[in-house]
Amino acid sequence: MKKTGRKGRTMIDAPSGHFKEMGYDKSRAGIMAAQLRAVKAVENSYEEEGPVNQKKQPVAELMNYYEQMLLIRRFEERAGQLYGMGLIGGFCHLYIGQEAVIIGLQKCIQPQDTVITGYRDHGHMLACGMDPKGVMAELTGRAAGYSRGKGGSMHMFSREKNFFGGHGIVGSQVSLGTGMAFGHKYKEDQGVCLTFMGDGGINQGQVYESFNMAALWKLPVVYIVEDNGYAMGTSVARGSASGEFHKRGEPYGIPGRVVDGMDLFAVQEAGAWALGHARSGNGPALLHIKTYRYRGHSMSDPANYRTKEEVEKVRQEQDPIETFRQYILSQKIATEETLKGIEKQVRDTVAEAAAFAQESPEPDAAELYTDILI
Ligand SMILES: Cc1ncc(C[n+]2csc(CCOP(=O)(O)OP(=O)(O)O)c2C)c(N)n1
Ligand SMILES: [Mg+2]
Repeated sequence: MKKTGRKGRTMIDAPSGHFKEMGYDKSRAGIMAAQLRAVKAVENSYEEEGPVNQKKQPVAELMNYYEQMLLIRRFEERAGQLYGMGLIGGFCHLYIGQEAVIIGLQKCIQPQDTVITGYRDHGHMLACGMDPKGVMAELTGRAAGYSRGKGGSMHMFSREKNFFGGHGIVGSQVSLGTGMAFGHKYKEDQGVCLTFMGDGGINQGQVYESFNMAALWKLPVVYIVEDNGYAMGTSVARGSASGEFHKRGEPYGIPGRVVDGMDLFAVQEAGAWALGHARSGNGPALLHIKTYRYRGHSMSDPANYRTKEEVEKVRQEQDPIETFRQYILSQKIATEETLKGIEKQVRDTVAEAAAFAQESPEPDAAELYTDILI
């Protein structure tokens, strides 16, 4: 379906001239137009052929997803260690267990798309292409960090990678993401804003004000509920009148789907549908992605509200990385040796990031007086 934009241009098949007009240089504009066509092909194939065809994906692409999920896992484990050593201060919320959510959505994310999330944000940053060194340096409060060592775990941004944080106030990013989607529509840049929240965040009032405006103005936004089962120590059953979060947009006419967030392919399929819906000018879509966090809410949470057996069962039976690894091996997509090579590469990247973060200097004392907004 084609929609006509504000200046009579089609909103879907933007040629490179469209991106040039937006200020991208000639070669970048050409790449972006080609990428958009590829993403549209995936999004359209959902309508024409049904689910994303796993076998059609190039091996290099599948290897890349494995590498990226593993990078998040190992990075987070290392961050946990550095926290334990007293090298990371303040809050630190790890993403371990949820890797397939952000990496599953990668397939349909375009360079002009924007991403915004809450404080459980390290995975989203790495997936956006932010440098692990810069992220780790920010965690350890160093000058080379993304917020010059003054933001820490919850407050990192990259304008270059279109990552807009990193927000500590539960639900606040949903209104901001809706505003960013308004920006995409206004600028006609073919972008979609991926707005993430948790199973606790979805219960905030401002989420529904945002849903109303997004539906009313048909904004290109995909709302993603990362349901990891708990909001701090409160389970979904104890904190939500209804756990059917995909239905929360129904009064506003926002379509929603439930997704197995431990299955990369299921997330890809849902992402193709949701981003295709939003990118084609149909307004917002809602994904309720069921996942699990292995660690406590933050580093200071011993997680006494659940049993060790519960966590172990998910690890054994549903781990998103191990499931994907087994798929790759059972389908003979790659050998054990190839995967081990990727695992080594990821370990090296994380070791380099950790060393960089520990060796980098702390910010100058004069930085205390910069970036202050009154
Ligand atoms: C407006 C607001 N209320 C309460 C808090 C305290 N708080 C921090 S995290 C959190 C739980 C949110 O859980 P969820 O949305 O499920 O995200 P998760 O931590 O599971 O990723 C709460 C209540 C807050 N930061 N902001
Ligand atoms: Mg949660």
